[in-house]
Amino acid sequence: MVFINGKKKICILGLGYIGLPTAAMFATHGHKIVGVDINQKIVDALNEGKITIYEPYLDILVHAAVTSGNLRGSTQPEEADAFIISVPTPITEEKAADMSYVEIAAESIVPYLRPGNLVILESTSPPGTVKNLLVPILEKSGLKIGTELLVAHCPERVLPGKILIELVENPRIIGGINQESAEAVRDLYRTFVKGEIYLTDATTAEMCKLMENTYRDVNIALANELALICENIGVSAWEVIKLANKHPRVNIHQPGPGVGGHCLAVDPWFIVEKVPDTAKLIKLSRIINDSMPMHVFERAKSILSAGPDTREPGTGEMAAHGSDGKKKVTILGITYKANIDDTRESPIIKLIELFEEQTDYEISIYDPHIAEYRHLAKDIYSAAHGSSLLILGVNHEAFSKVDFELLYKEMACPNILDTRNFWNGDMLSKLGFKYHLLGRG
Ligand code: SAJ
Repeated sequence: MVFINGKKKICILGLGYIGLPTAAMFATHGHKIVGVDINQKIVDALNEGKITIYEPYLDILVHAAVTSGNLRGSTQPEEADAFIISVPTPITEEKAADMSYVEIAAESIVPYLRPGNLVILESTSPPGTVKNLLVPILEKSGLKIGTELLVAHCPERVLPGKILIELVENPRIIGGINQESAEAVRDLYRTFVKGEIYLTDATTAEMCKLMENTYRDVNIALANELALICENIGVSAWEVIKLANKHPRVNIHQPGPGVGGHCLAVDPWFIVEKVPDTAKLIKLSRIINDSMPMHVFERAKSILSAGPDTREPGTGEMAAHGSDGKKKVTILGITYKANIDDTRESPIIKLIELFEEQTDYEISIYDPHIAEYRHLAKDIYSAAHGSSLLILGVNHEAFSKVDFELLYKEMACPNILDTRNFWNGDMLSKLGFKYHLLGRG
């Protein structure tokens, strides 16, 4: 028996940033979805039509899906037509893929597998995972893989912040363990995917997914290296990039305080792990991007040691040291990129930890997308009160509407270090700030 078209019951394992939107999307297109997660709180929230993460419009879609009766949560898998595994694949301290969640999820569905079922791995995985890890587990069902049980890798490609649009519009790659598997998965995803769907084998699909994020990581490393070079030779990397990108075949990426998120900062290591002696550029790029928080920290230290302890005469006085003699540093934005609530692998968290390791600094933080974190202030101005340096870590839209005159009054020393080229340096300098820009010497 093979997988046939029509409305299906689908069991989706892992209700995170990918599993939950995918579940809601299938459910609002008529399929019956059981969303499975080991976290009871996520399951309970889902059954009330609520979500525990932020992604634009996801709350509305999930609420609609649950209210329609097509989506419900459970901590246990059950019999279904298709199973989608979208659990995390974290990285270990040794920079190796931790595949334990995929293994546990795959083992958990074995008792429920029936002839004609489809098993899809969405989680980003090292090359060879479907063939060498997933298939051997699924074989325990006693079903013949490729005929009775169809298996494929269908990597997600959506950009956090634009997940719902990209789930529908992005082209997708589906890698089957055979052609029949790939075609069955294509037919299922076609229910809501409007982008082109390309079929290939499972290991090629795994490698494609990893290379997409590696391509971006390597290009960002090049931009970050350029930023360090420009700081050295006294020009602006931002100006160099803007002008160089006028060339029709050049697209230099943006430098910044480092690369975060669960994708770019992790996936290249899955390639390095497999072929450490060959993946030299990929590894070096990871090292360069991981070094950026330390670079920002060093620049911050040198700004703090060079600057005066109080403002220029006549512009107001405020103690630049707390009663304990510590200099206050304010950090705006702690998520791994703009306009999201995700702090996974955030370079700004690493920057905060570098400050915390020293006894000379007091840290204050503000991020409109984060409700709880240590040193968190209630707004920009209270975060900046008495501060000797403000570091703009994330270019959240909310930071485009700052009352800079008030900010100036709150700060003990009006030093700004912009790591994203987000603010207008000329305007800030006119207001009396000392504006420092990452990537400009
Ligand atoms: N960043 C830079 N400079 C840039 C672009 C990004 O420093 O020019 C930094 C960001 O600030 C952030 C990190 O890189 O810290 C990653 O951000 P991102 O927007 O590049 O990507 P992610 O991790 O949010 O999502 C990526 C996407 N992959 C690609 O664009 C190739 C997305 O399509 C994938 O689905 C996602 O990874 C994933 O889940 O793998």
